[in-house]
Amino acid sequence: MITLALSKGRIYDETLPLLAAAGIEVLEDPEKSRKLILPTNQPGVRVVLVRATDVPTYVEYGGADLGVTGKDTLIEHGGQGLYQPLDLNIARCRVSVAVRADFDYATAVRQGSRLRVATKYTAIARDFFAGKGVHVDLIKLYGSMELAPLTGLADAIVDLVSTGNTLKANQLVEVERIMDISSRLVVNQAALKLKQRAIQPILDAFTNAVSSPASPS
Ligand code: PRT
Ligand code: MG
Repeated sequence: MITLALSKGRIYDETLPLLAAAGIEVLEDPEKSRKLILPTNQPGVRVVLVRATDVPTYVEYGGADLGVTGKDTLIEHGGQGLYQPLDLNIARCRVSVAVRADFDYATAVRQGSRLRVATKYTAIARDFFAGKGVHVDLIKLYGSMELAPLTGLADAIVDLVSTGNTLKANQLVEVERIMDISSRLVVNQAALKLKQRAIQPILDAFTNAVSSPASPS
C-alpha cells in the first residue's frame, strides 16, 4: 500500500491533476466527507488528509510514503529524513515582510532599531534578518499574522502573500520579498527503497506532468 499525505484546500486541489496524470483518482471529496483516509481507484494507493504543517512529519516517520508540502513548511520543519525529488510548481506564493502603511520600515532598519516581528515562519524570519544584520525579537504566532501590527503586538510580520489582497484589506504594505514558494513532493527515504516499484511510476508521472503542463482550458 502506498500512502500519500495531502492537506485540504489549495494543495489538495492543485495535486489532483497531477494524480490524474498518474492514473490516480481519489474516490471521495474531502469537502463532503469527514473521512481522513480516502481510497483511490488504485487499490494499492490511498490518500491521508493531515494539517499542512504535519505533512513533513507524517512522511519523515513513515506515517505516509509520499506527501505534498509547501517549501515554507519544509524549511520550518527542517526536511530531515525526507527525499525531495520534485518541485511541483503548484500553490505558488511568496514569503514577505509586511508592516502598517504608516510604519517607516526603511528608517527603522537603517537606524539599527530592534524590530518586533510576528510570524509563524520563525526559521525563515530568523535567517533573513540575520543575513541583513537586523536585530529582531521574534514572536511566534499560529495564524492571523496580519493582526499583529494592527494591535501593536509587532512592528512587522513575515507571512505568505499571493494576491496581496489580505494585506491590502488590513492596511498593510509588503516591504520586502524574502523568497518565492511552491509545493514540493517529499518521499520517505526508506519507502523509496522498499517500495520503489510502486513509487517510481508515480514519481515519473508527476515529473512528466510538471514539465509538460496541460494546455490551458
Ligand atoms: O490554513 P491552515 O491553518 O489549516 O493551514 P495552512 O495555512 O498551513 O495551510 P494552507 O492550506 O492554507 O496552505 C498550505 C500551503 O499553501 C502553504 O504552506 C503555502 O505553501 C501554500 N500557499 C500558497 C499559501 C498561499 N498561497 C496563501 N496565499 N498559503 C497561505 N496563503 C494565505 C496568505 O498568507 C493570506 O493569509 O492565504 C491568504 C490569502 O493570500 P492573498 O495574498 O492572496 O490575499
Ligand atoms: Mg492557511
